[in-house]
Amino acid sequence: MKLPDWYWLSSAVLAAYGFLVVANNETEEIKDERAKDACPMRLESRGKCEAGECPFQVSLPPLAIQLPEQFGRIQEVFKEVQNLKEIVNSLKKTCQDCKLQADDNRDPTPGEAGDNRVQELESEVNKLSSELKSAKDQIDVLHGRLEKLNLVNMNNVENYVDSKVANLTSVVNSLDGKCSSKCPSQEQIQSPLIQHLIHKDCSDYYIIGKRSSETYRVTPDPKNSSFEVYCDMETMGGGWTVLQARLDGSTNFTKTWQDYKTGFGNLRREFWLGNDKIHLLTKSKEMILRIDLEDFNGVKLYALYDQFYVANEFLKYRLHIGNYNGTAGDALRFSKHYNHDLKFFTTPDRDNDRYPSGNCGLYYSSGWWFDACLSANLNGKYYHQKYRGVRNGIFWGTWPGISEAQPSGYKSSFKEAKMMIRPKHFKP
Ligand SMILES: *[C@@H]1O[C@H](CO)[C@@H](O)[C@H](O)[C@H]1NC(C)=O
Ligand SMILES: *[C@@H]1O[C@H](CO)[C@@H](O)[C@H](O)[C@H]1NC(C)=O
Ligand SMILES: *[C@@H]1O[C@H](CO)[C@@H](O)[C@H](O)[C@H]1NC(C)=O
Ligand SMILES: *[C@@H]1O[C@H](CO)[C@@H](O)[C@H](O)[C@H]1NC(C)=O
Ligand SMILES: *[C@@H]1O[C@H](CO)[C@@H](O)[C@H](O)[C@H]1NC(C)=O
Ligand SMILES: [Ca+2]
Repeated sequence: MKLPDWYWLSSAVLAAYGFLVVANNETEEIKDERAKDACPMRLESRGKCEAGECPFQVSLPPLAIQLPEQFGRIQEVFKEVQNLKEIVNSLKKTCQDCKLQADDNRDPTPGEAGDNRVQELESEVNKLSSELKSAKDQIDVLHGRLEKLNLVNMNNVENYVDSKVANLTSVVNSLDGKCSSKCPSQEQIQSPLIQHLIHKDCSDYYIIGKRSSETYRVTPDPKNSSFEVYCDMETMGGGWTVLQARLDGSTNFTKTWQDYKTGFGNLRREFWLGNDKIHLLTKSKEMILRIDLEDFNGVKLYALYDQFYVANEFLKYRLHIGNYNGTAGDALRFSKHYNHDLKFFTTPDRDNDRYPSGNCGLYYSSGWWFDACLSANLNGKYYHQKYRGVRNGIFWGTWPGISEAQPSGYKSSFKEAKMMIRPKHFKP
């Protein structure tokens, strides 16, 4: 059975009320609506409900009015950041002028310690502004999501940006103090700031010349921990961070929410990298997704999605995919009724799917962004050959011939599957 579309819409709208009440206490009307019983009566009392169609008439206009205010605020913050950057630049200029002046006066050159300090502060400012850019990208993504489902807590985003701005301001102030008391040498000012100290993903290792496919340590978010990933430096130019791999059935993929959250398996063989890590990797840069599949006849096909983002645990690791290109077919967005885009993550012990009377993850022995239930499931069981019964193997619904009836109800399985990501604007 499939959930009617209105059920999805109305629950989204109910969730959105929660956000609005937090975001703005002027919304008395909405608060009252929320206090009453869900939908039909409420809509009827506003004279907008007709028979069974009421849920389609949930009135969204208050959202359209609220959101620009929130985002206007964010715009201001970014202007502030821009100003801070300009101050930093003018401070650098001041320092240079100061150095020239010092040369004229034939003052002794300043000591090493002072120079290093300024350099350190400069790279700190650099780091913070790149973190702010990350925050902005994150907000852009959130903005896009808000238009689809108003679930996000803007207060958190605002606090995050505010605290970053506060930190940047304090660094700028201390830089100011350093600059007016000590003049760093010209050379050190002009030396390029260390840009790639932090490797956010495999493409950063590619950029510094690493060409062998193996494990590397990445730090997608400087605020969070770094971790090992496997890098594919060969496919389509390389620079890919591998999220998932299947090749021999050595790892069991029937796992819990907690297992999928932290990741499991062996990075050099079969594994799931982990939803928290996938979130971190996809939140700060625009990523594309590549899926490679091989069946037991040696047929190899691929699917490319020009956007890939996985939300955080609070948002149940919701999947966002962009346009499809490739040879394996768009099984993630198979049809109106089987579409994994924008679906929450479900595991056998955590039902976030759209199938009302059961858990797709339990039924199909997998953790995945189930709809009700699936047209693709790359975390299904590993079968070494054709199998019968529930279609709980690795599955890609657009694979040539996969849906044709087979003698005695046999289902085909896959020999290899791989999911990997790379920044959208990366050029190998
Ligand atoms: C929101 O509520 C607080 C405290 O109740 C009040 O000080 C503030 O003015 C209110 N804001 C708006 C926009 O009404
Ligand atoms: C600024 O950054 C430091 C660590 O770099 C952190 O301890 C502190 O809490 C931050 N302050 C704010 C306001 O975010
Ligand atoms: C995989 O793990 C699940 C859950 O622990 C277990 O029920 C199942 O038997 C395991 N499968 C294999 C092939 O070991
Ligand atoms: C990142 O930090 C959050 C909160 O501090 C934590 O819940 C999450 O597990 C961290 N992710 C990784 C990959 O360490
Ligand atoms: C799909 O990828 C191929 C090869 O990279 C490219 O030539 C083609 O333009 C792409 N098509 C779309 C619709 O992006
Ligand atoms: Ca369910």
